[in-house]
Amino acid sequence: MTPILFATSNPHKIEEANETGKKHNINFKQIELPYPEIRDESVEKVAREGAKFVFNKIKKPVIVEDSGIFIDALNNFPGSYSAFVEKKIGNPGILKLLTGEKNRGAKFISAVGFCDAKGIVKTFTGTVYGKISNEIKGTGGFGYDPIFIPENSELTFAENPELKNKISHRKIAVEKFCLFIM
Ligand code: ITT
Repeated sequence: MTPILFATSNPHKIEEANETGKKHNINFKQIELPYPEIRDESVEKVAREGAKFVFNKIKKPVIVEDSGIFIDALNNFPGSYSAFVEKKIGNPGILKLLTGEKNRGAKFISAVGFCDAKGIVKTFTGTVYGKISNEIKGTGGFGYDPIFIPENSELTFAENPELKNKISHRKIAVEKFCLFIM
């Protein structure tokens, strides 16, 4: 199958998508075409609008992915603003916001937006539940991986990237897309 174009500035997203895609003989190819991210709390809406925008530029089928971490005790902050918050305060800032907080529940959500050759958009979502660790741990992955411990694990995603690739929000969303496109 010809590679699926994936518009993103984040090479980790491509690596993870290809890890999932290879089981289905689907390959994702990165294109770096910046697109405006609408301001909305729904990653699904951000992905939908992003896919339309990129399709209108390149006139070829394309996917984009919008994702984020949603922290229970912070009323789902930073959510769809995760990239901005990571740049501004990073993992140390998130741990600081949760100082003394007993409820450390959190989830990652991924939304893949796919725009087909006719300009029709579909979205595919994935969620992984877990909690925020007390310390930054591990060197694998990216972003919030060193502070996210998935359910039924004691290690962060950054300490256990193999597990991440099996159960992550991105794996779930990309897998749904692969099953749709096959
Ligand atoms: P593109 O928009 O160019 O695809 P990006 O990295 O800016 O790349 P997003 O706008 O979707 O991606 O922002 C997602 C942010 O959420 C990302 O920067 C991380 O901070 C965080 N994030 C998303 N998925 C993650 C994951 O699997 N592990 C750790 N952090 C993640």
